[in-house]
Amino acid sequence: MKVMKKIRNDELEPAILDWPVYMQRAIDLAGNSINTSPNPRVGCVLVSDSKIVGEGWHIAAGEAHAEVMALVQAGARAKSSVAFVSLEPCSHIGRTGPCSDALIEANVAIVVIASIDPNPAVAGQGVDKLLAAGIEVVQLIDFDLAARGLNPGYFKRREEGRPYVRCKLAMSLDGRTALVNGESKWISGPQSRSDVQRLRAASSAVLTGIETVLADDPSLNVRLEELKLDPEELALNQLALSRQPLRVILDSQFRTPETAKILEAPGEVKIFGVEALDSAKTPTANVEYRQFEARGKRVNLHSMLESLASDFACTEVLVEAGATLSTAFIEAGLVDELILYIAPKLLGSDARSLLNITGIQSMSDCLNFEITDLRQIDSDIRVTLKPV
Ligand code: AOF
Ligand code: ZN
Repeated sequence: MKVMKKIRNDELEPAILDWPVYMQRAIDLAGNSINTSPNPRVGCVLVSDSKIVGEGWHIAAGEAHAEVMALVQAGARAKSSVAFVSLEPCSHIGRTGPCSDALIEANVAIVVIASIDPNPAVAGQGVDKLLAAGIEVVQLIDFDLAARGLNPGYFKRREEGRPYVRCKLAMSLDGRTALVNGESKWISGPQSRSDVQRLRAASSAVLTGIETVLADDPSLNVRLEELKLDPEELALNQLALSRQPLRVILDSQFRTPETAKILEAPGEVKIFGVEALDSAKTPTANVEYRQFEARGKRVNLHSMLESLASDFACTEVLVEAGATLSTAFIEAGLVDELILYIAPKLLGSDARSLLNITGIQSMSDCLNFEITDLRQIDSDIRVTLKPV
């Protein structure tokens, strides 16, 4: 049996120099979907005689896989085509049939992939099925990073058993989040808040702490009217946006009031505490209470994230919490990405600080980040950072 070839873009022969263009198109198509949780975002392009004859992407979990959508569009033109897929075609029967079989039945000539599927039910077996059927399989390894970048949470959950954690914070120019009396409304502008809606919409779960619930009574839901998608994007994502991300409250002593807005349907809510469950309120159709392993007096964040990955299939998690809980996540090294909105205001040194990190004595102790994105959002600035 042949093996899969791995090729860099600078190794492509003249006849296939256009392959990166089609692979980029497959990756762009994958990005059409805001949220496919717990599945990965995947795109597929079928090319015959230098023409695209079919395109597809995975719209939402439970829906057709990218390859199937592209094959349906191409019909008979799929025969002898080259299939570009951002992820290895699946080999298992899940909610849909195996895509590798569908590609074999359609008689495609070559399958070009960007990344291997880390799902143990697939993990190379999709490639092997194609090879066994006599189809040439090539990985364009220069696209591996971009394909993984489409699905940071999917890969992290499969490879490390934990979701990808984004921590969102908003502050003034002088690094303050609220006045001393706690007033924090409207630090960042409406467009930044709409941007946060997008972060929520992309997440499997939005997580906060009991102090934020008690102080601000947030809903932490996705609101279409604030999301401000253009009509095309809205149409493409109708299904995913009809589902609310899971809302998670870390609430050691189960103090969440039954009237808290965050508990309102639609959408599931999990309240994780450490006290015995009989101190929790009665669960309702959408609210579940769980007792967790404690670390000190609080929920052990490591095992809580592992549980979000294994019990609730969470891939991308957004932490929207106050200084204490955000600090705990950062200090535990559990934040993969920090998203910081900076409003051009000075709140003064009586106001509350962004975080409560203490004990840093020398520059060698400070926490370092690299900027991965920087942009102006209306009158605010958004900085995206990764810990280094
Ligand atoms: C593909 N193409 O577009 C996607 C794939 O339960 P299911 O049927 O939705 O399958 C989900 C699994 O299929 C997911 O964990 C991943 O291994 C693969 N996703 N594969 O060939 C696609 N979305
Ligand atoms: Zn599939």
